Amino acid sequence: MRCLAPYTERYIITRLLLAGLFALCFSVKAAEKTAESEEDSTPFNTPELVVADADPLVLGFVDARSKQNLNGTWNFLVDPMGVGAPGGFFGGWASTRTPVDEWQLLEYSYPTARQIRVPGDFNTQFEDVFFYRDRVWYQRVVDVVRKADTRYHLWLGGANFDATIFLNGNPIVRHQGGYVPFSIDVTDQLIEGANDLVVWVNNRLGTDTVPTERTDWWPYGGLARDVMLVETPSAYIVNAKFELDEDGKGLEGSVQTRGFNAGDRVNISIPELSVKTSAQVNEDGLATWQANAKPTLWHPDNPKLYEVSVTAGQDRIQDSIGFKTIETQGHQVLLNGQPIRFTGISTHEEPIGRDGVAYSEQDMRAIFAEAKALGANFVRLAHYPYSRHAAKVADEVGLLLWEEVPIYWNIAWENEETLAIARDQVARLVQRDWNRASVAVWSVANETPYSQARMTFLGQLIDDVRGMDDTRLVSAALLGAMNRELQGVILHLAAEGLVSDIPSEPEKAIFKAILDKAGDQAPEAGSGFAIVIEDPLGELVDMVSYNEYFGWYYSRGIAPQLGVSEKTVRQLILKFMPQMEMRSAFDKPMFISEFGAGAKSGKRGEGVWTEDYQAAVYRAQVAMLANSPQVQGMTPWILKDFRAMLRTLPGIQDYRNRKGIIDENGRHKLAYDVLKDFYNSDWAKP
Ligand code: GCB
Repeated sequence: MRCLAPYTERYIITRLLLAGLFALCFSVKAAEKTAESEEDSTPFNTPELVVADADPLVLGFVDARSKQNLNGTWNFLVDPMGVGAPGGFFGGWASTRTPVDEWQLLEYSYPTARQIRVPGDFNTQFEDVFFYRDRVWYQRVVDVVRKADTRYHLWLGGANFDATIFLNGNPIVRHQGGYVPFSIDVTDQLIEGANDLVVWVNNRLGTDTVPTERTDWWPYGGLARDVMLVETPSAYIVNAKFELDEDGKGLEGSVQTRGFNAGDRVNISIPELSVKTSAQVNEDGLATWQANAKPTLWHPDNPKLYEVSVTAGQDRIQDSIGFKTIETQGHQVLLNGQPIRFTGISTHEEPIGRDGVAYSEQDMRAIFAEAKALGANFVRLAHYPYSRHAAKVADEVGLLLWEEVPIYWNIAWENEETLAIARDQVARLVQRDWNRASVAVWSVANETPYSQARMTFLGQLIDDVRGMDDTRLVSAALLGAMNRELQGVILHLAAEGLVSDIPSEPEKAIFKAILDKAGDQAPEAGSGFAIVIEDPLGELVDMVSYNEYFGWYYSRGIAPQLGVSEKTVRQLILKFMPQMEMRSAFDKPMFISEFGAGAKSGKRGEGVWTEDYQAAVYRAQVAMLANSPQVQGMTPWILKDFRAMLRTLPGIQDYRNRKGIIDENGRHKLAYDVLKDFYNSDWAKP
C-alpha cells in the first residue's frame, strides 16, 4: 500500500481505522495534517498535480498537417463527487485499469463505461447530464506506429473549461478557460502501440474563472471541439501570419519555427499572385518577409481567397487566405478604403434544429446561410471563441466577424490568475484566426460595469490584441442603462405621456409632477434627444459598441419606479424611440452590439413574449438607429433562440432565451422580416 495524497486523508484514515488497518505512513501524515484537515470539509478536493502548461504558441494550420484524428467514440464517466481524482481512495481514474481477477476491487471502469461522441458537449448527449456542471472523465486508446524524425503534438480545439490530460497514466498538461485551442508535444510520452489517453474535464465555473459563474448561455462541457494527434518533422513551422503591408505595396508576414538554426530559410509561395520568396529564421526561430503583390481585396460581396504555402526543411503548410483593410475615420468604418455599414446579427455557437454546441463546419454553414439570407454582412460571434470552422466558413461565404473572449459581466478583475486565463484566451484566439479575412473586430468584453480594476484588466487585453494584430478593430460591448441615460428617457416619457391618450388620468398626473419638478429641464413632447455613451473604455477601443434594451428590460425597471403601468411605459417608449439618437462622447464609430426582445415562436397578440411585440420593438429600434448618424452597424440579439439556464419561465422560456428572430428549429418570427427589410433599405448603403 502506498501513501496517498493528503487531500483524501481524513476520509481514508476514518475508513482505515474502522477496518483496523492503520498503516504507519498514514499515522505520521495524519498527525501533521490535523489542523488543516479540520478546516477542510471536502474530502475530495482537486489535488495539486504537477503538470505542464500547454504550448504557449498556437500550433497553426492544423488542417493542412499529417495527423491522427482522435474524434469519434470515447469512454465517458461522470464524477460528481470528484472521487476519480488521482491518488484518491477510489483509485484515481487517470488510466484504464482492469481487475487482475474477480477478487480485485476496482470501483471504476472505462471499458464498460458509456460511450460519448467527440467533438460535442456532453450535456446534450445524455439526459442525466443536461444540467450537470462538474467533473467528467473521457478515455480512449490511441494506437501509434511511431515514425522517424517526427514530433507528435496532442491538439485539442477546446475543452470546457478546465482540462487535465493524462497519457499512459501520467499527468501531462492542464489548460483552463475552454473555447480555445491548445496543444502539447507528447513525443517523449507516447509509446509504440496502444496509448491510454484520459482527459479529466470540469465545466463548473466559479467567481474567479473566465467566463465567470453565471452566464446567459449554456455552459456546455466536455471535449466540445476536435481532438487530434498532429505530426510535424522535428524542425517545424509553428504558425505563420500573412497580411497586407502598411504602405500598400504588397504583402508581408512572419513565420514562427522551432528546431531550425538561425540562418535556415523558409519559403513562401502564393502562385496566383506570383509571390515566391524566402526569408531567414533568426535566433528565436522567427522569419519575416515582404513581397510585392496586388491582391484582389476580400469583401463580403467578393470573398476572394488565395492559396498560400510555407515550406521550411521537411515541413510544409498551406491554407486559403484573403486580404482586406479595415479602419476607422472619424465616425466611419472603412472596409478596403470604402465606408461600410455593418448589417449584422448576433449568434451563439448553437446549431439550428438541435441543442448543443455547433462544433462542425456544416453547423456553421447553416448558421451563416441564415445570416446571409437575412441580408447580413456581419456576425457577432458572442460571447466566446467558436471553433476554428466558424471563421474559415465566414472567409468562404463572405461574412465579416466580431470575435469575442468571455469576459462577461462582473469577473474577478483583481485576480491575477483570472487575468492570466483571459490573456491566454485572447492570445490563442488571435493567433488562431489572424489569417482569417472575415475577422473584422476583436472584442475583449461584454457588459462590464465600470471600475478602475476593470479598466486596468481590459486595458491589458487591448494592449495584448494590438501587440499581436494591429490590422483589425478592437472593441468591447459596453453596458447600457446607466442612471443618467434613464433619467433622460423618463423625462421624455413623461412629456410624451402628457400629450398621448395611452396613459390613464392618474398616470398623466404622475407625468405632470415629474415635468413640474424638472422645471426648465422639462422637454417638449416630440423634441427628440440623444443618449450619449461616456464609458471611459471608449477611449481605448476603435469602435464604441453598446448593448441596449429599450423596449424590453428598461420598461420593466422604469414602470415601478414611476408608479405607472408597464403597458403604458412600453407603449410610450416605442412611440418616442424613433426620435431618439444614440451617440458616444468619442470621435469614433458607434456600433449597437445588442438590442432585442423575447418572443415565443407562434405566440401572437398583445403583450410581452408575443411575436407582435418583438416586431414592434424591432421597428422602433431600427427607426432610432437610422436616426443615429454615428451608428455604423448593429448586431441585434439574436439570430436564434438559445439554451440558457437563467431562463426558467415555464411554458415560455423552458430554459431558452427567447430573443431569437428565429426559433430553435429555424422558424422565422415576425421580427426577422422587419430586420431583413431594414438591411435592404438605403441605411445599409452609406
Ligand atoms: C445581454 C447579454 C446577453 C444576454 C442578453 C439578454 O445584454 O449580453 O448575453 O443574453 O442581454 O437576453 O438579456
